[in-house]
Amino acid sequence: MSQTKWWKSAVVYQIYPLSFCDSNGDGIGDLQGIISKLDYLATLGVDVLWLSPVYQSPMDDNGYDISNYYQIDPVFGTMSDFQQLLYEVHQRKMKLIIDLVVNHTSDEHIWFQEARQSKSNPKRDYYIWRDQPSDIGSVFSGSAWEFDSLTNQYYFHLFSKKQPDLNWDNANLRNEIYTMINFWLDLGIDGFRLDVIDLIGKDIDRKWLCDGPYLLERLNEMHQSCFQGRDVLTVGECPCLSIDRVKEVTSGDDPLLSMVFQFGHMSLDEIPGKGKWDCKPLDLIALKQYFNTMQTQLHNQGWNSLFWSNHDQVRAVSRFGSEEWRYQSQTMLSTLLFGLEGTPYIYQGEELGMTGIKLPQVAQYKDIETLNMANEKRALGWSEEQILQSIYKKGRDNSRTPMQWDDSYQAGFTTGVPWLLVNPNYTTLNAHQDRQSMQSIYRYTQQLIQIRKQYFSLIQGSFNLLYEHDPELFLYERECNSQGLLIIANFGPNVKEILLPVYSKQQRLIQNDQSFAFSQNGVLPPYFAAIYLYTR
Ligand code: TEU
Ligand code: CA
Repeated sequence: MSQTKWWKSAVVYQIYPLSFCDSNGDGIGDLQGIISKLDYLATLGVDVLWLSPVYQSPMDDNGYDISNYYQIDPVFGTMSDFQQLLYEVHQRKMKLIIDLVVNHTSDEHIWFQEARQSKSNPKRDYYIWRDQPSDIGSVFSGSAWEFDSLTNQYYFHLFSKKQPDLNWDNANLRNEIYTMINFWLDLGIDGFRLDVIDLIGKDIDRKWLCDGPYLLERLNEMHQSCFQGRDVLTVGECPCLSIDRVKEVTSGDDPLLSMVFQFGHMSLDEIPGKGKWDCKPLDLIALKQYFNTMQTQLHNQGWNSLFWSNHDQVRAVSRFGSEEWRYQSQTMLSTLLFGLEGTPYIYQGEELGMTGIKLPQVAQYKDIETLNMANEKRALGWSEEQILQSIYKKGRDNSRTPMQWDDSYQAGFTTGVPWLLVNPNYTTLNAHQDRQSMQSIYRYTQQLIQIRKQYFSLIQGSFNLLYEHDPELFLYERECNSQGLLIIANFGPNVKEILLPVYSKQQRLIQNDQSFAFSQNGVLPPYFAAIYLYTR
């Protein structure tokens, strides 16, 4: 095995700054708020913090529409707040990575403001213009083309019309991006999460968007211009790379990207071909197959990220577990994830088992994707009730509600009016209460993180799936140099009888229900999870 990189044994915590902690009562989370909670994060034991975008932005897509890459948006604070945050993170021996959004900018970015002025403007070619639109659709509903009457051409936007796509064919544009990336690296940050980075290789005329023909050459150029020789973590959000491509991008001693986010497990509850809003129940066997493929194929040949949730996905416990069995099912999910090969990510609030939200009216939601979807479905004749049901299942605001710190006013998130409603369950579900409780998800997560650091088999061990065809059990072994670990999960509310493997010795490392004792004829409680160290 090649020299182990620090980010392979790291645990990352994702902060969604708008909803983490508000320091000045304007209802919006900010950098000083984050600074005030760093001890909470350091005590949890995470190594890296990833911040969703805090750049200057009109917030059409909550900061993923950047109007100035060199400025912090005033709602979050100032550049000196950012530098203070970086310093304080490093003081606590943690690292800080930030979001890099370079598939598109905001339409309020100066480049686009200039580009739209005339066809001969020097910035015109930084974006993608055509006389006629094609039939490519936007991820956020409708066409990906928007007519601009100033010059009588259409510009291309895969996301909202306030997020025009950058033209990566243009060498000047690419160089401006690399200069910007180096500016932040020189400031001392520890890496980037690269938003929809696989889209920069696209060829829209051939309608080849994902994993496009130019991806490798562009990642190569970016790597040479920015990352090479720097010991940073780069994680590419790549919704649709093939496994072979993941290997090409993430293997070797100096990979193009440290790791990627893959989304195969995020679409298993969608009806194939119908998009994210038409759902079906999760098939555990398919989920296991997905992980099995990833784990065995990438072993020694690439590196993946591990996650159940993020700011685009609904809350893990509400989606894959059960709100009634919150402690059990959240700890079960975390145990499964931390047992796998790859770098685990915790999305803010997951360490408390925070849940999704069900608001009574569509208008109470804020996310542009959700609101556009609602308009589109109304036009197709869906009832408000049907639309709400889809939002409850898949809407991105489910995971964007404010962090629940305690049971005081607005869950301790703000002293003002929060930009998005606080989940009413904050009175009993909050960080303060969780840590007082005998069944603390935060403490369980702390323990998992420590186990992760202690047992190298979790980082580099082989993967052996057991009970492949059982629809409720998820068990696997990880093994390296005769250090064996058995990860056990009962992925459902039923008590399960099970024949456990026979080892010469086994020792419990962690378990979410103390009533269970290891024996060959085991009975697993609902949503049971455990990790055992064994000797064959
Ligand atoms: O998301 C990219 C992405 O793959 C989207 O399709 C995402 O899954 C979306 O939620 C569809 O349901 C990234 C960011 O994470 C997201 O917040 C941004 O809105 C998007 O890029 C555009 O920057
Ligand atoms: Ca604020």
